[in-house]
Amino acid sequence: MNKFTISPSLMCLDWLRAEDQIIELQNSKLVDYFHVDIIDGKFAPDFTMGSSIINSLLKVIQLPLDYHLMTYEPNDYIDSFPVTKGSYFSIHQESTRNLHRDLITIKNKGYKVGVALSPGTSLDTLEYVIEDIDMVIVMTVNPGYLGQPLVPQAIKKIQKLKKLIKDMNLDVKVSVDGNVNLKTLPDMLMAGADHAVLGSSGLFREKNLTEQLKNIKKTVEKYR
Ligand code: S6P
Ligand code: MG
Repeated sequence: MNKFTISPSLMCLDWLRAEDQIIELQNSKLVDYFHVDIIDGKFAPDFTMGSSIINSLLKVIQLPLDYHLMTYEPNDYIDSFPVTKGSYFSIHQESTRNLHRDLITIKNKGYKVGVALSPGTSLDTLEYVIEDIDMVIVMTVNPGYLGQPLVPQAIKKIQKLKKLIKDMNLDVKVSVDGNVNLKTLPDMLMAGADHAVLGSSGLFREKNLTEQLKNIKKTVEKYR
């Protein structure tokens, strides 16, 4: 079984304590990536961070990044963001006119490449790209705001995706993003998730981030 990986979502940081929180998460040695949501206010509501904020955060971040572009024509922005070693760059199937072309461009920039699917998007859309990618982000909420409720059908989707990956004998990670917490994680793990984005409900709402990560790890060991 591949390693289960954890990716705290930077948009859920307490921005007034951002540096302290990033350092605490890294020192815990319980996280593997930092998830970076980029939103254009059109493909998904709200705005998150641009390159100046990300470059500032990179002064303390030592782990690879896990970019999640929620913008139309995401490759228009690819050169705005720093490529750090081992990082993922994921784009939405629904956001681009030519998914395959964009995935290859991303790969050629030196990223590991991912496709994100909104809750209403079928797995069939992966048929002709799945062999070219490293990760699928199954959105378990609609793209945009933090703190939304789980879309329950997403659990079936994780299961079906995992089976597809196994049947095709591929090395593609299944990431879950949205309302991932101690209550929802067991079903996601049993369905086949192997990378979790932790946001407000699963991590940043808690006082003690390290303790919460230990609880998440215990849940992973129990249900995976
Ligand atoms: C949502 C975004 C996510 C969130 C995170 C929120 O569009 O892609 O990465 O930051 O999932 O987590 P929570 O627990 O507040 O739903
Ligand atoms: Mg995200």
